[in-house]
Amino acid sequence: MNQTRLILCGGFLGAGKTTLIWDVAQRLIAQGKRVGLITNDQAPELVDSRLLKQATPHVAEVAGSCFCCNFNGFVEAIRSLRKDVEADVILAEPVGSCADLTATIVRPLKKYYNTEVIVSPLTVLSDPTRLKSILYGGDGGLHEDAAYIYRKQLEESEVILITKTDLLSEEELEKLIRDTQACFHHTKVMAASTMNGTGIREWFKEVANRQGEGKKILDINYDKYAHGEAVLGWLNGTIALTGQNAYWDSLLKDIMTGICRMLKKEKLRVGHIKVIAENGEQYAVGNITGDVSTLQLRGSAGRGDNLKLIINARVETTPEHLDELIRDVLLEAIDGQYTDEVLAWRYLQPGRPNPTYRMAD
Ligand SMILES: Nc1nc2c(ncn2[C@@H]2O[C@H](COP(=O)(O)OP(=O)(O)O)[C@@H](O)[C@H]2O)c(=O)[nH]1
Ligand SMILES: [Mg+2]
Repeated sequence: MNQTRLILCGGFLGAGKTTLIWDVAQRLIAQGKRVGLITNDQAPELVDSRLLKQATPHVAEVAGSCFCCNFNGFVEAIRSLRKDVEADVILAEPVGSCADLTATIVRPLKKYYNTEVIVSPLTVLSDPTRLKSILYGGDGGLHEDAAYIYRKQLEESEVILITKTDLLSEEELEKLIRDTQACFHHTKVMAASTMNGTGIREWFKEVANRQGEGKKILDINYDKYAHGEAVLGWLNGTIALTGQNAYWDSLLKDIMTGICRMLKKEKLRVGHIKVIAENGEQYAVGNITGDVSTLQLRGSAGRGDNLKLIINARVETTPEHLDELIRDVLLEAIDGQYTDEVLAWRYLQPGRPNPTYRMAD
């Protein structure tokens, strides 16, 4: 079969990677293209995989390790999508706290797998609020070592895609593009919004017709990188809830506002917290990608007797504390109104990145 076009959509937690991939997948499928998607996380039970499966069933998950540390798992995922779907295009989302992708992913793919994939220029998505802070000397609302990862991601990108442009005025956006370009001279800076659809077609045209050069090898301190990842506690949980003709959107709202109250009280910095409430085909999603003002609720899980709730939280605290805090919020929201069964529950601190390959010469 022909080579598959592989588009890596990197960028920090909450930047908008999954939403963009979902949007682009829908557009490509409507044009009759065969599309495969790959998600990635340090643990199974991913909200992103559930969400993307709403766009296409062809979603492969590399869980338990990032693409770079489980390069063979990543290649297996690519191969399975080529075999099962004969994918023309694969869109892949690496873990949001992952960096050094050129040396650990792009180069090994170009060297060993170029008969199977054409790798597009590495795109790094960037949330405008965090980006502004980082550009002008701030910490992006992150621990300094997590902010270090953020900067390194931007530094190695071949395309920076500023996301969520619907949140900015025209003048603000123009200035942000100008200032980003001034900081990263050798990178193409683009901007898009999945909310209003602007910029997506232009970005896709840019990356789908070029090959990544794989030349920007980072000078990166792995101790700082490892610490930047380790400051975040990681929790993935799945719970089945039962009620009587319950209004699930109101429960999701209670959970998300409970999480916001807890974050304020504990003064915790957030990488990303996302919760999906699934009632058969109907679903609603809650997201927090920074301070509590970033809370977004989308979709509707409607009414029903059964709900599946998946929670993915990456918050700057120990995983044990995160576990306690999330449990408390859930208990308060559920408060004897529903019966619950925990189907999966994992909390962890990401280990030191140890890439399968690092081709830096
Ligand atoms: N306003 C706005 N919000 C967006 C846009 N794209 C994504 N988001 C929101 O940003 C949050 C994080 O998005 P997600 O795709 O999960 O980010 P990821 O962690 O990078 O995969 C969600 O609440 C999305 O609804 C956008 O273009 N505009
Ligand atoms: Mg995602």
